[in-house]
Amino acid sequence: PTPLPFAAVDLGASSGRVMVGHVGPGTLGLTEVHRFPNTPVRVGGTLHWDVLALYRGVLDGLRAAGRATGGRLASVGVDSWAVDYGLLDADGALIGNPVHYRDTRTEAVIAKVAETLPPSDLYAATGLQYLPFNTVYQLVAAQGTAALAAARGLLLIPDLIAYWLTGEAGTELTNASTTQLMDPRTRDWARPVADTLGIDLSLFPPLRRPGDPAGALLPEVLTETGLTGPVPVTAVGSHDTASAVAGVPARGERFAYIATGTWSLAGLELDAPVLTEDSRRANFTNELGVDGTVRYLRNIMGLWLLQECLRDWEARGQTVELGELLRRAASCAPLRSVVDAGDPAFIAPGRMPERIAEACRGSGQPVPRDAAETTRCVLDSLALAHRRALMDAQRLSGRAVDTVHIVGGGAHNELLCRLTADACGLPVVAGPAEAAALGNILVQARTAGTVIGGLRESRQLLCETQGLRHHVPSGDIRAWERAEARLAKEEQPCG
Ligand code: ADP
Ligand code: LRH
Repeated sequence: PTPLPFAAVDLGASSGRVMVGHVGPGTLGLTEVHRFPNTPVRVGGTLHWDVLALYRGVLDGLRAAGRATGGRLASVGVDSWAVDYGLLDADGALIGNPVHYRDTRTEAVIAKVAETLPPSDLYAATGLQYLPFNTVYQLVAAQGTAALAAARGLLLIPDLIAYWLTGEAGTELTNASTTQLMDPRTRDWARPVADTLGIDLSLFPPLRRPGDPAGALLPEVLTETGLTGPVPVTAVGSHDTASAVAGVPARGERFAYIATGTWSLAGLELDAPVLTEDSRRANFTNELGVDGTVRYLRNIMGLWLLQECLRDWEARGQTVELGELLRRAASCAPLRSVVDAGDPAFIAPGRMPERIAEACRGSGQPVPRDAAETTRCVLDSLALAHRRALMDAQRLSGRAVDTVHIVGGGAHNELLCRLTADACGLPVVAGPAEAAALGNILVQARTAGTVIGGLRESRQLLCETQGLRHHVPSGDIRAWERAEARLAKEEQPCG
């Protein structure tokens, strides 16, 4: 049979993209039809997402998808970054611009939440790692605001985009699991947590699971994009990391993944959550994945550190080209200085080269002297954080791995992949860079009956069709152990 065309809308923190995947038996071809920047806007002292600009990018992308497929799509799926949301009024209109998770407004309520609900109880109920921007903190910070008082609905970002495309509201499960308002054992709302914190769960529309139907493109969207209806929209792993993990080309079960883009999400795919106190102290999260899986992982700052350095250098008039910078970084002395790439102190934007230099100075290490050395410091630090996360994940879950998969934009970064293989002492399989779009499309293709089976069969198809690069560990693992000792400080969960 002729392969069917599916469109993935994948909104990352650094860029949004619309990809078309042609899927058939033994076939999975992916084409990027549109990519657009995702540039936050600070206004009135608050950092926002420019959500209408993103929606315009989605419409432009669907129009481009239509041009690439003769106007016909078998289905569309939407995924994006986690935790953030838009509020809807009684007419279903968006109230204000969604706030960016890097905004600092939650700082004021972290201690208050911990007093109301001890961190160990919150973890036992939700299994979510402490991150200051978890939706739970955002909603407590919003208490008492006119916007929340007027709200009659709350949609997480991919659900908001899907609502605008279809007119139908739902809360997709994998992304709902990043709110810290879900119980990973029941895969349903953690009602006692919401009640204790005064959060109204009725704002969330009913839950949907990846693979569920989620409406069809509205007539106005068809007109705007030139697509021929009906075009169904399918719920996918709407958390981009859930789709990225579904897009990992793993053979068998003994694998770890690192989804590296703006963030590095490093961990394991499990059948059940790990809710122990040790796990909480190590700041591991139990996010929900497709097909009843648990994504047991730690958030690491990721290439955000490098993106922010580049933004800073460019603002100072320095021209820095990423490829050239990475080539120079590859020739720098290894592990000269490392920073804790898990430290939430790096979450906020601004002054990144200076903050990295301060962290090196503060821990008695040499300060990077130029852009290449700063880049090497970032990549060594990320590889070290990848190593720590994967060793901790294995210890805490009792699951051993023999292969590390790197997916996401960072899979293009050969130096990062090589350093990660060296630091972990494990072979690294790099690619696909667009795993989130592929995971998104594979879930749609399963609903359409184009791919038969579950994650195993989808991954088999990825192995057969995607170009992958292999990195064998080399070098001295003791150098990484010594660098780790330099950063011996324990992970610092809240409380
Ligand atoms: P997000 O989904 O969070 O927006 P991506 O997965 O698109 O992020 O990854 C973006 C990052 O990938 C960039 O910041 C960059 O560091 C890295 N990247 C993308 N393309 C390349 C490339 N050709 N070479 C090296 N790094 C790359
Ligand atoms: C990656 C990601 C990650 C979340 C963060 C907010 O894009 O979704 O999984 O923790 O953004």
